[in-house]
Amino acid sequence: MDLIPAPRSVVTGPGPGSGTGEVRLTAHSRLRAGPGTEGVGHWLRTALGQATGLPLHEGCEPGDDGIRLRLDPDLGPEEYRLVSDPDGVLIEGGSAAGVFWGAQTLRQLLGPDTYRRAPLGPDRARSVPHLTIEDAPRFRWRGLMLDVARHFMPKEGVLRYLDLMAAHKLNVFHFHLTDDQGWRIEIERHPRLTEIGSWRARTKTGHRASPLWEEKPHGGYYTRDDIREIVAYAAERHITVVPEIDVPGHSQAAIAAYPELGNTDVIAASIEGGNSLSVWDTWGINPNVLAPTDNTLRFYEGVFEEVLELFPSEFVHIGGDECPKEQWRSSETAQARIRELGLADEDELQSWFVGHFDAWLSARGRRLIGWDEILEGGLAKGAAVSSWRGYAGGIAAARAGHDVVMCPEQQVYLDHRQDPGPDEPVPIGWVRTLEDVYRFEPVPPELTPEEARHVLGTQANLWTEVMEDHARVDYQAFPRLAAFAEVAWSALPAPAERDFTGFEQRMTTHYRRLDALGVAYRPPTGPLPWQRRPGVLGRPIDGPPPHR
Ligand code: TNX
Repeated sequence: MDLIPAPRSVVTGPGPGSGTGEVRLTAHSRLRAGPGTEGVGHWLRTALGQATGLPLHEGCEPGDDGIRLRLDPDLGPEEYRLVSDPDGVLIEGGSAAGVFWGAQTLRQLLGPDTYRRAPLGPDRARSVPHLTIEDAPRFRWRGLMLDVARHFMPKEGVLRYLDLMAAHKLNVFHFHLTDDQGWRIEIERHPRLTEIGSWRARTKTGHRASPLWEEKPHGGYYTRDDIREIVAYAAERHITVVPEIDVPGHSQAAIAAYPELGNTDVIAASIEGGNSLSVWDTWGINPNVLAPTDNTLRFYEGVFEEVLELFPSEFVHIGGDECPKEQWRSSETAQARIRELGLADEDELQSWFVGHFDAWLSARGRRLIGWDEILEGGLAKGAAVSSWRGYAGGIAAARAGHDVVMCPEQQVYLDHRQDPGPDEPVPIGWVRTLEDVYRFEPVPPELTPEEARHVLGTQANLWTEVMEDHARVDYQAFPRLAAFAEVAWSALPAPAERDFTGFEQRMTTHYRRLDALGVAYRPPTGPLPWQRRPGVLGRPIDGPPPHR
């Protein structure tokens, strides 16, 4: 069956009174979605209907080789049970989400062609062997972060990624919407954010040390209706979208649109021939950060008001990472603010800035999440941390009673190269192979069970500096995202005891599913000729990644 991610338990074989040993879907098979599972029924009918051409009419009586969906209040919220027996296929879940994950398992059981959008012919097998699967996720936060700021991914591609996430039982889409190189979400009250901030004149090809440029404009943004569609499409797939608006660093695109957001007293002196910045066209950590003024706070409160209207998620990500302090050190305005607030230094100014939005979001019933730098000045109670600079930030946060999402760059930054060989396209970071990701453990062993409860889950991050289109994103994400999904969902043993050989064997079937989905993954034998980028400079980091 080669299920990925692996379920908790599979008992195969005929159930009591079984006849043929399998449920065979035919033109007579029907689908009945019980109360509370109608949305899953609609999704399943559409997905299986496209791939098989079967109508799956509403209904289904035991014995007609159909599919029944139903809630079972005794199961946990994302837990499901899938039974295939002479009565047909029954999927029960503790909530619609559980039933949905069960439906994803059913799709895998029906074979790789179930991932296609049209039937290949009438005679293809569409059967599920008799079995019972019981399954539930290890973590409630099984995330993927996509950076659409460095390279824009048109809406269609985002919807496709939501489908790919659902197929892997991932349920949190962290949407990195703003950065130095682009502002990607329409904000009604500040139209220049997208008029000016959503495009740049040219783009560095390769890592920042590369001498190459792509001399053409790059840009794009999502309208408010695009965002509504993305959020609704995700919700139909039981995926929560967590938006990220990065402050106070990674903000040059916003400053290009509204120069007064920047530290104007120092920027003016540093820019040749004028005092305005443009949207950044290269990569790295940018010194142009937001000015700590009331105007900036009010401006971003306005941005977040619109963000809250569009995104219902409990968590809102405010970035908070990589905020160089030079401009604040030399800005008279920033220094006056430090004195006025009675702060010790620029680090405390950063934590004051984050604290402002922490309180602002809490007052509106939301919770702030930020990169682990936000821990540095002390955090308000409900805030959570994305631990990216290794495990240390996550350990400190969990010990201080904060919730944590584990996404250490040494382990699950999928922009990093997946092989040491010379053929990897634009190789950056440490080598993190499929096996490395499979052996990634989100919960650090030094946490007590009490502290470990603060680990909400884990997330893989896709930063797109060197991924200019969706084929490049696919290449970096897959197959490693499949291994990551198993880490996030399945109850795997300790890293050294994980059966990677068994996982690789299941991957042979999973590659057929990815083929059917049209995913441009990295083949196990290495990049195909057109997946290489000869002559484009990356930035490999030599030596093994520090484990923590
Ligand atoms: C660090 S992760 C960053 C990103 C880069 C990434 C490249 C984080 C919070 N900051 O801005 O894109 O490294 O791997």
